[in-house]
Amino acid sequence: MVSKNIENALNEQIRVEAESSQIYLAMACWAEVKGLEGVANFMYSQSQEERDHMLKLIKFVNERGGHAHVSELKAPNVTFKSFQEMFEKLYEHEVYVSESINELVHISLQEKDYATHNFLQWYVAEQIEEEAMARTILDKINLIGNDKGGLYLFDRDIEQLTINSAASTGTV
Ligand code: OFO
Repeated sequence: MVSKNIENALNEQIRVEAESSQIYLAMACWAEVKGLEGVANFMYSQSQEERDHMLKLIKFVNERGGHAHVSELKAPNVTFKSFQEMFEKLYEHEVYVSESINELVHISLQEKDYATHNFLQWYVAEQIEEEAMARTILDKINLIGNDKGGLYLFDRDIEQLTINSAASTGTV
């Protein structure tokens, strides 16, 4: 059974994951209309992953005797000055999500809710990976800058990253 406090904190995280999914969906759309198909596919798959993170939380809250809430979401940015800016936002957002997960872990320890604490370890590990991936991509795009040829190759590379990460999470 989750306490009211934990239930509210988990519901807040459900909202964060749902917003993450929308943020990456908007990035996918922008990349698609700009003609970078590899980047668009990467963002569509990130968006799907965030939705899965949200669903995992929803199931947990409901199974533990709470009530998962589906709430109103903040509208995401739909345009960007450059791909560099877009990937900066992606990295910043992942850092924000990690902080939010850390806060949840902290609350679960305060409440001595070890079941929730154990459940959250999956998110802690996931955030380490996602932050590292976002950082690697950002480093690459910073090197490329506005070079069209570099961007073309980057688009091809990121497509491969999407396929590999989908294979490792078992979604293909
Ligand atoms: Fe990448 O954010 Fe979910 O957990």
